Amino acid sequence: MTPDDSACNPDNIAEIGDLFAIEGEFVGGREISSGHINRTYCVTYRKFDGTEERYVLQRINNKVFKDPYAVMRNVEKVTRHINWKVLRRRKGAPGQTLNLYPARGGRNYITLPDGGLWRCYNYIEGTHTYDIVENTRQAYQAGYAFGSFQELVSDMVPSDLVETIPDFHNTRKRYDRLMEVVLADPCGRLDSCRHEVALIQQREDCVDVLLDLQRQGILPVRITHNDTKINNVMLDADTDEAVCVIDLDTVMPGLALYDVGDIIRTVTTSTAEDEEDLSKIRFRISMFQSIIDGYLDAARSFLTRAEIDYLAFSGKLITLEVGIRFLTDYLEGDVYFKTSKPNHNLIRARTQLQLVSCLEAELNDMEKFVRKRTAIS
Ligand code: GN1
Ligand code: MG
Repeated sequence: MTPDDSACNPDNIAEIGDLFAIEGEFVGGREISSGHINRTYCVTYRKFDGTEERYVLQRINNKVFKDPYAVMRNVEKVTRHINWKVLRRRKGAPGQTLNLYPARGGRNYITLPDGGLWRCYNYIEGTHTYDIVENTRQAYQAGYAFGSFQELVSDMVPSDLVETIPDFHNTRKRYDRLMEVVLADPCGRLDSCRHEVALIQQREDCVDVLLDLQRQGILPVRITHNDTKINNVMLDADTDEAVCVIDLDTVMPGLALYDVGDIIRTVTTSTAEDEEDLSKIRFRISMFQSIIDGYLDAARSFLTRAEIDYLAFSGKLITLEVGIRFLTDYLEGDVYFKTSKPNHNLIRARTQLQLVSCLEAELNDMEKFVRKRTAIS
């Protein structure tokens, strides 16, 4: 089940691959199903010298990204900038970065007759991703990877990038939208989630905290990733060191804290995002501590004191935000996130809300840890 099922299936994936400047013959392809938005395939080509190379073909979900051409312009700028910066820094060592392949027609994407927009990236070899982090070393690397990413894009010109999804992390607007959908109840699902709506309403005061600080000029707007879930970090398959971050469709101006919040949401939890047994959901403070250590090691040079003061809170806020978004989509009839079972969005929302209450219980200890790590000596 997916809200974006129109005309893309593995049968024609070879034809799509052949529209890009890829050397050799198509060998095979498989879908990568971990993302909730785009359709993604890993394809293998045999080059003329007999060796094989892998690529990622992706169809941009144009219901979610209303202007997919703007997404492509952003991604092109960001990948080129990162490529340049990594090459300059490593002085020739071939660091792996995400890069777009040219397509027929002179662009870096193709548009199919059904309106689908496809692009092709290099596959980041020798790496893997996690949905649930296993140890604090991986948690450190996740924090470090996104802190480094923020540093890498820090010298891009913010006005060069389009806001690909306006108000993406505007937590007030996300909250208000949920309340509108609750009132309208377009699919008659409200009775099955009144408890979850109430849990969110009890936390309404959180949604304005960072927005108010931004309005007052206390929190700076930076270029940020905006989709920092753990499976968007590629870690070295042998050493678990961060190699690069992927999923650049929402790289745009935002608050650094939104990135940190989503790392905290996806790394500190002990279960999958859609765990149905709420008693299994635990917040792991050791993971939080390692995220903060990794993130600060990469980002301390540019963070302001106000940003540091809200690091712990950002985890609770973004977990609440994602819970709000899943519940909104459930009430609207599953039109945004891909789902693979009945009530999937409701299940995901419940998991997020359980994690919010775990985060609340530990907020003091989390803040204490951040203060200790950042005390001015
Ligand atoms: C979506 O595509 P994916 O799975 O990386 C979503 C994120 C949510 C996430 C929840 C463009 O990310 O904002 O946090 O699902 N991306 C978009 O798992 O809405
Ligand atoms: Mg994404």
